[in-house]
Amino acid sequence: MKHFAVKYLREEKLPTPFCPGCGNGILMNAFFKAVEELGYRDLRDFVFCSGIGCAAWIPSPHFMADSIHTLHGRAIPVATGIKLMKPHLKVVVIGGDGDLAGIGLSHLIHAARRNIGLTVIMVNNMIYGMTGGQVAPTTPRGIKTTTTPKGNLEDPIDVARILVEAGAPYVAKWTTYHVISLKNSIKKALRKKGFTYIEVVSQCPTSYGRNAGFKNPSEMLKWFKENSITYEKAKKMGRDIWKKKIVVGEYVDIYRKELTERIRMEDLDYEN
Ligand SMILES: Cc1ncc(C[n+]2csc(CCOP(=O)(O)OP(=O)(O)O)c2C)c(N)n1
Ligand code: SF4
Repeated sequence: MKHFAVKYLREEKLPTPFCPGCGNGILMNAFFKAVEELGYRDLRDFVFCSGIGCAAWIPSPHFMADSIHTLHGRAIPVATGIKLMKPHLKVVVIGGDGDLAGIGLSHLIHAARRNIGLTVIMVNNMIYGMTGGQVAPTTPRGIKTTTTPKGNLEDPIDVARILVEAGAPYVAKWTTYHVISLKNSIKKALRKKGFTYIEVVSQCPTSYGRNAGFKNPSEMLKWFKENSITYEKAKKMGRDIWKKKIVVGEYVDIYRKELTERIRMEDLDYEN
């Protein structure tokens, strides 16, 4: 019997180019499970947009859907254009942390501020995976990478908290260990009208794990499990906890009027 997800995939593109044990497959599976549980039987209501990197390869060319591979870091401007012209479509951006939080960070912040109806899923593997493991703005302090052989001196950026401040109505963060919660957040995000952001802290055993001292992908999953703390607990603790732990959960889930709807209705209400 074929796996339920095969109908969402271009079979001629399988197997994927991902390394064994890469977290990208976990996200792919969670995404299809979410879509299936929402009652979709194909992806014709969706358009996928991605930049450059291993994570960007998740939708394009693997999903049996309309998809576009853009320049590195520029998926959001292209997705914004698609949403403005075709507001009835579910426009989903999937990309890596280098792509979305490095070279493309300003686009991400402005999409949240505008509250345009995109769903952005950022695979945070804490490294530039595709290009061989250079330090990223998300790499934890002290971690050895190919460009920080003695350990990273910088602190990582916390994109989820930045996007809450920017006005995103839905922000959630999970790891590849928290697959059920990840799938449920994807379902919620796809049902919501405004800008939605889901971050998944993921394992890159090849470009991150080896240099950082993990023996195999399952060691990384165990590390995610043991080093995560819920958002509710973190809020009651001191500032340092955000640096020491992976804070998982829904950071925000509120209502704000979506931009393309406001444009269509010529809605100049400044309150919501
Ligand atoms: C303008 C530009 N600069 C640099 C690159 C080289 N490049 C390709 S992928 C990548 C990093 C991707 O890292 P990330 O987004 O974290 O994705 P991952 O491969 O880790 O999934 C870089 C720097 C490029 N393609 N274009
Ligand atoms: S280099 Fe890392 S992110 Fe890229 S496919 Fe391999 S394990 Fe996955």
